[in-house]
Amino acid sequence: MSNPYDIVLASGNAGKLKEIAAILEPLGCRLHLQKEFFSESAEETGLSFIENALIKARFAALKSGLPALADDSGISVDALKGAPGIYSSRYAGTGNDEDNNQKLLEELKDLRSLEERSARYHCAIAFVRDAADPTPLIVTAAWEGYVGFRPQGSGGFGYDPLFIVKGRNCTAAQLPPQVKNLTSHRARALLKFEARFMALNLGYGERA
Ligand code: ITT
Repeated sequence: MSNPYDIVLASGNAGKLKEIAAILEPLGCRLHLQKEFFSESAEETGLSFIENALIKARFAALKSGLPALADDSGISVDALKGAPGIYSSRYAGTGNDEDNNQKLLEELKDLRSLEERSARYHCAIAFVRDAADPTPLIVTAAWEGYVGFRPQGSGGFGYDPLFIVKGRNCTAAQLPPQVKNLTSHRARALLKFEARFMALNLGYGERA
């Protein structure tokens, strides 16, 4: 059986990987990148963040032989009936963050007040001990905000330059990384994950 403290992070998104590692590293897990084991991507055929996170986690566990953790996330805009949602990374069809942001600005160009541009990031985290794990650990969280009128800031990734954080007068891309990693959808989901992971009693903490 593989060592339960070795976890493969089932993501090819550099921005996500940086954030997940920053939050999980203090847990003492030995984190591996999926590219150490395989280069293919799982087919994200689910209709929800949870389904896609689970598909990616199972695929990575199958390919690596290790426990795997996946993140499926995206931005849902109320005025667009929740779009782009699970299709956030593929919204403009090019896989390019700037193109996605431009398309979102274009779709919302007639909405002149921030209130009409309400949105939230969603994050689903799935953890499986092996590819056939019948009791995967799944947590979700959201982060409320608005789609701004122009990109601002250079931190984060994806839609962060457009995402104005509710209660703060700035975009997610203008937040210091430590602040995003304490407050974001991913941070909140991973906090829940941490508590549930500890409760799995995988022998965490017994290793030197
Ligand atoms: P993996 O499946 O390999 O993890 P991906 O980028 O394809 O990478 P998703 O299908 O979960 O992952 O799509 C997530 C997209 O949602 C991401 O590409 C961004 O466009 C957006 N997104 C999610 N979290 C974000 C965040 O914290 N900041 C900015 N954009 C985010």
